[in-house]
Amino acid sequence: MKFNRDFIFGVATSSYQIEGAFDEDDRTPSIWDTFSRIEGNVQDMDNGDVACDHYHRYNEDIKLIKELGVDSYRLSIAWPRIFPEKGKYNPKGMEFYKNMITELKQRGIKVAVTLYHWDLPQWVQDLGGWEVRENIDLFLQYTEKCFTELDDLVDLWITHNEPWCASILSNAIGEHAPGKKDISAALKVAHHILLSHGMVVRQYHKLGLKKQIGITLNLTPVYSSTTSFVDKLAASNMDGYFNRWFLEPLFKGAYPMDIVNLYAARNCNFDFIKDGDFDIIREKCDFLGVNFYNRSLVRFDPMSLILCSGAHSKYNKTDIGWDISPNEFIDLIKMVRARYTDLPIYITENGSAWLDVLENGEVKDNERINYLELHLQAVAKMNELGFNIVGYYYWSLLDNFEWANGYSQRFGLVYVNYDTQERIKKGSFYRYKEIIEKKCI
Ligand code: IFM
Repeated sequence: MKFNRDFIFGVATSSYQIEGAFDEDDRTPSIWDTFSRIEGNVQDMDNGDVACDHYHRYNEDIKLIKELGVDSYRLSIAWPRIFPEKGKYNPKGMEFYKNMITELKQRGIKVAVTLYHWDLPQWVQDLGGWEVRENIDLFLQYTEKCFTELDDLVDLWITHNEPWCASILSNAIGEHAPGKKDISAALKVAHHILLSHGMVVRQYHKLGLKKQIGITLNLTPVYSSTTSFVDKLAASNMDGYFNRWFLEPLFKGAYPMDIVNLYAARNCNFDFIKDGDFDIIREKCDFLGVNFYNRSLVRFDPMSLILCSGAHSKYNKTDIGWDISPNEFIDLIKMVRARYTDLPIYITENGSAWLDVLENGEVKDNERINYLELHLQAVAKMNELGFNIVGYYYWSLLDNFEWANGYSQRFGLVYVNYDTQERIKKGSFYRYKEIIEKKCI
């Protein structure tokens, strides 16, 4: 199956997961620095202090990106490097990104920048974080600086990565920083993140800037484990909680009423929604970013917040326990096309974690190769069906800090020896390179 000449092949990372240099050049802590220091939050009490030491080794990593042959590299900016304190702009932090992006551009690599990939400055969290509407102004101050300093070098801007994780997983489930377990707080966070997205897009347009701008959602196609009425209800709730809660305001201008009712029955109120908010959230973008990893199979669970739990699935799984489900990837995009948008879609993340073994200087990660091939075949098929997928970013370039799983899960095309910081290209690196060269799978 062929990809057309304009199709963008890419690879992605994020700041906290790879940079390290946690206290250099005036960077102050993010919520992840705080969270990872509290016992029980992150496996083995790992943290991002050093991570892949990318801050000092970005030149070596750019050589790898060049060798891989991708058209575009997706990275994120660490807000606490740019504004380490309220109102204090830090040119040294910006310099790091300027140098790195300049280097990428000189090597002919396009750059996609995510403005928020979860490393909220701790000082913003101390002011109430995303729960406080007024704090959106602080984000706008930061994004304006990024736009004015970097726009001429950047090809594509992503306002937020995976708002479901930054809101629900972090503030209702408590698995990610800041580790709250409060659904009312999480709904405010989700709303303010979406609102900030719309405001940032407006800000960008007001500045007269012309690159592409959009948002990245993590989406999962949801299936009921049986045909029973209650299991189907669970599937509908899961879809509402995970997918529709974000897609509907972005493309239809409201939250899904079935899920609003469900939350209202849990004593959530919706006072945080102000007149005109949905018009802002719906601000027209240039693309939709979709991160896809797995399908969800669910069953009715009367004890759960959304009356739904994961069901036993017979599908083969990656090391992190996620179903390998390339066909359902096609179902997902079909649903997005049918119900929500005809904007160009970038697959801004897709990848898999495996127990990689380094043997005689090699990592033979055939499972990762298989996952990559199946998902790229699915993308090619989607384009045959006319779904207009304009690019695909593999997650991730390097093994890195996998949030609450610490360094135990490896997603990279490049193996990182965390003791020596040596980088070793895995079999999947060479296979992806070959696919990119041939534009064919
Ligand atoms: O590592 C994460 C990334 O930060 C966001 N999307 C999912 C990846 C794998 O869990």
